Amino acid sequence: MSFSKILLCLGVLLSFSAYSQGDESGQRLQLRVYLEGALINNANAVSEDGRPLMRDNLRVSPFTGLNYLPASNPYQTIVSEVNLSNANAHVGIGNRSDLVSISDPDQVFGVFGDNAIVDWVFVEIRKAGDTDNVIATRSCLVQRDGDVVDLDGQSHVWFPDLTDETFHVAIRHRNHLGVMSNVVTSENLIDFTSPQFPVFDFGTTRGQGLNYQNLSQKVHINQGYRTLWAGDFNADCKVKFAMPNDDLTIAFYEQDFSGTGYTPGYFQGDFDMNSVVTFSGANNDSSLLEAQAKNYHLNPTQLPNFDYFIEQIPARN
Ligand SMILES: [Ca+2]
Ligand SMILES: [Ca+2]
Ligand SMILES: [Ca+2]
Repeated sequence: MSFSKILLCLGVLLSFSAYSQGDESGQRLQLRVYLEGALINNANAVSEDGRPLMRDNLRVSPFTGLNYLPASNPYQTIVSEVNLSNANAHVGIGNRSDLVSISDPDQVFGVFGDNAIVDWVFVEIRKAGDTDNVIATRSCLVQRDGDVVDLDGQSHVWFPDLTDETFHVAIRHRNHLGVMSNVVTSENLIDFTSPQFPVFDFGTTRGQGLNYQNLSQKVHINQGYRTLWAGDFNADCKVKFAMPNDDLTIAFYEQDFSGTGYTPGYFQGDFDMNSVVTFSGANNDSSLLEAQAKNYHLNPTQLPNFDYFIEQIPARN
């Protein structure tokens, strides 16, 4: 082979490797979030760097030893009679088949420790300064230490059709209230667990004499970390204990009627995400919901049917 042909081959090889390594479209975002339910009574478990760890009981149930996490995105499905797609419609190519199904669930759900998978979450990207406008979505996974990851269980979340470099990020979970950031840039860690991280709130704009400032997330008992509010069993973006249109009814129908006292599985009424729905006994899911609803800061008289404990994300246009 002549010297010029060798150079040509090298050039082709170099350009091919550059293409295969660097030509991914869109952007990857580094996100963190805590789900309150999965931190309740977590035995003060902490990660190697001292952060609270959520329980991963849906991945390995302490009651049955089984995995209840679905291998495909639950946010366009009906989970225990609750249609999750009402609040979590995909925009753009977020619904593409390779972006909604885990290709190797045994591998992804086989990881234990800090990076074990807790559940699926739903992420929306909204136009900077135009918060009603959803421009990209992904369903993805959250690890015990709060890292939100892609469907390989470890990579930052890929948004193939995202070209904007500044935007709002909203993150939702199927039985928690979601939250939306102020404008962020794609290079930075988007950390909803940090008390310093600025998030959107409705302030006094909802009327009723209510001020929603600083109530977009719950302050966790452990070192002031922020979590999503647990208890939205019927996924209507509101936490409500007593009828009508309440969350307790969901847990009521999911409870065990055969005598064991708990129902194992992937259920909306599992407040503490311990892989079972319980209606009586210690730390049962219905009493956790009741305490949540009655102790909300804007409900000082502890009304059981308080109707204004809401998710603070603007409605989509
Ligand atoms: Ca991690
Ligand atoms: Ca609700
Ligand atoms: Ca439970």
